[in-house]
Amino acid sequence: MKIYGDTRSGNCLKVKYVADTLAIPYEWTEIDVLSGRTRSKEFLAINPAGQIPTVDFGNGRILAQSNAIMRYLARNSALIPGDAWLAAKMDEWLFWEQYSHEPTIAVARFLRTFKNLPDSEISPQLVEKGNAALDMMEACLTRKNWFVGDQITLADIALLAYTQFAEEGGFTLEHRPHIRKWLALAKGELNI
Ligand SMILES: N[C@@H](CCC(=O)N[C@@H](CS)C(=O)NCC(=O)O)C(=O)O
Repeated sequence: MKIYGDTRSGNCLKVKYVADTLAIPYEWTEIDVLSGRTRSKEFLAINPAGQIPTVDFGNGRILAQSNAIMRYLARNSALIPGDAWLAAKMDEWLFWEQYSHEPTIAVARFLRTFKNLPDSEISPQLVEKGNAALDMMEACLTRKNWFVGDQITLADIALLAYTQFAEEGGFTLEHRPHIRKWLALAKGELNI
């Protein structure tokens, strides 16, 4: 399979982490997200949404959306709970990550670190929502080691992807010890 991705992007790293952990062979094509290449005619022919990660499985089978790709790659593995209820709880986190976490923490990081905007130009609402997302994670992790069940799942990988870069987005993990502990644990499991 061929993965189109930018190794600075948490969404793309999710796919890499799952493929590496499950020892799924792949060819990685690095695409600089700032280069405009995702919107080129050639790339739009591969993924009309013009976004990475995008995976080409051959025979015309193209899959986008990081969490959908992770779910497909990890089917029948321990990264998805066998129990239907726990799998649904994992999906709950995956949807939450895309609606409440990534659009705040990843966007703040993009603006500060990739676009070099000063903090004064980052919307206070974005910062507030990002902090609310981190607070929700911290509260959950005070009660358990993993987001779902008693071992690492795709919920942890999805949330780790941008939480590990939260400080680049101007957020602090200093008063969030459970997130720090979980990040270390998850990175150890993934060998990253
Ligand atoms: N919801 C999508 C988001 C993908 C996304 O926003 N990709 C960014 C890089 S992280 C991108 O391709 N940006 C380039 C563009 O939009 O042209 C996912 O989870 O894969």
